[in-house]
Amino acid sequence: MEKNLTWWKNALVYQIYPLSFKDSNDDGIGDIQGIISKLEYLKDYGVDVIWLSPVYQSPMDDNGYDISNYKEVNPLFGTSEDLELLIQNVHRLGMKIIMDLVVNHTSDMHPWFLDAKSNKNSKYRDYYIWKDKPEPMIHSIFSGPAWTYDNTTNQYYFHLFSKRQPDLNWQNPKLREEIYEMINWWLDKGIDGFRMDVIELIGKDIDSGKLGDGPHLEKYLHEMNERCFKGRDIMNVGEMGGISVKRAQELTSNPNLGLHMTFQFSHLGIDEIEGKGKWALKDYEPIKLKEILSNNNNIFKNGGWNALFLSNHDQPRQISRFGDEKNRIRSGQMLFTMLYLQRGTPYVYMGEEIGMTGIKFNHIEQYKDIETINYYHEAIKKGIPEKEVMQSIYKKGRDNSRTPFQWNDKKYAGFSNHKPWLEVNPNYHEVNLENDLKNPNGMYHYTKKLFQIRKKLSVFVDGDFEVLFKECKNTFIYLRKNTKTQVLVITNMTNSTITKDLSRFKKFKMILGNDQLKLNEQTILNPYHASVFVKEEENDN
Ligand code: TEU
Ligand code: CA
Repeated sequence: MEKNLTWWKNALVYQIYPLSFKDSNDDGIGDIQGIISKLEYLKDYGVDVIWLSPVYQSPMDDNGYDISNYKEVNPLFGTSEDLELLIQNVHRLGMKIIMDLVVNHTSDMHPWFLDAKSNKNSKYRDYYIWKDKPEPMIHSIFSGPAWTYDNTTNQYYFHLFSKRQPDLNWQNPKLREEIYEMINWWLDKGIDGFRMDVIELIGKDIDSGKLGDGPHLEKYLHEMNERCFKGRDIMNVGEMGGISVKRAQELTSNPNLGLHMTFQFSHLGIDEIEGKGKWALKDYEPIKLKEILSNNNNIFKNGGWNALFLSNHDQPRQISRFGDEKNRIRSGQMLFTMLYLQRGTPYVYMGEEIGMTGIKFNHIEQYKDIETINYYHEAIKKGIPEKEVMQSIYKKGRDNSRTPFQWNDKKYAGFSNHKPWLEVNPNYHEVNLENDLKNPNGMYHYTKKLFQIRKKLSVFVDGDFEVLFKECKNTFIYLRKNTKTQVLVITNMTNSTITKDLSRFKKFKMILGNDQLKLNEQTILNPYHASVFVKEEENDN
């Protein structure tokens, strides 16, 4: 794996949200020592790369995506020594680690911003974006206007996220140099790359209203690559929620931009009313997901690379959203099978491998996420009935995926001996790792095997991708094919029993599945069926 320059195409990435993975010192907050104590678990599952969400110094207005010091570790999570130990141990086990790079904005407690807002002549003033008038009017992604008045200097500063996350002014070359220096400092410590938070936004041009994929994006990425990434064997994944898949393909196929793959949001709007934002709910239709994902596979056919994901710390749990909590394990297995054998690098968000699901807390006070809380108050003020507001939060709130990892059925799910910062999902008596491990047909064993298969066959990296029964609303069945191997992936994304003629694949051999299946003229696919069949050309003659 090491000698191959595109090792990351074949890697399994596992995302850790540090607040909620494992608490080592019983203060109710996940931490770095907690992660270290679970590395063997990750290795055993088949993880190649850990993506660590932010552990930097932060007032935690947005759970660490508001950074007040890029080089210091947040004492909530441990010390710099703990982090070095983590990096060492990850490497000792033959894994890699990428960290979050959050450089569209800082915290309002970052010394740059504190100085910048202290007076107009501050040498850091121009590290941020200031205007006399809040124009053009832009809405913050976390509710309210994106301009906040600062009464010390009588100007407005710009923030696309919370008002405690002022946007950096990327058009300032001095700022850019400081960021590059920081990036190199981390890479020299031995980390293996970055997950680049909202990286498309650094190219924005506010006056012309071009925020995502702005006019300066390629210039800055190119410069960053020259200064930081070039010549290093690392992987970078750019979060780019607002660009088209075609554009993502273009950007990742340009080797001079240092962007190895991107997170695309193309499939994340399918359960919202178009143009109305994430809280305006619409029923999920499996065929929409199938169409979008199929299209992505086709776009990345000609170079560039994609990241495969359904959930992360910003998205609801995938079983609750695209599966079926009443058929938790089967639908969970179906989602893994459907997604992770497509073209792209698989990203598993912590807890998905044991089939964790979302939460429905009764009171808004039980929620901790700033986006959720801001939305709640804005919606109530607008007169939306509370019941309706809570329905949206149940479906889409970010705390759904941020509850503590469920290790076992002891108090607080084995995450801690102290009341956690966010309540444990009450279903932890049933849904937990210890339980799941005991079930040979559970999530863990099934999905572990899936990734072993994925890693063994190069067809998943270099093979064609062809959807069968394109019009079918229930199934997602596809063929991966190169000169050596053909793999047939069969999934039923719904609760209905479906019959399909799969007789042309009679010679294929089943290597994984949540039911036994015979491929013939009338193959019966039970609700949430998932299976994988293979045909090796050489063995056939
Ligand atoms: O998320 C960027 C992003 O686009 C989110 O605003 C996303 O649309 C939203 O969470 C959906 O509800 C990144 C981080 O992943 C997120 O946790 C941060 O809050 C955000 O950037 C600001 O740094
Ligand atoms: Ca702790």
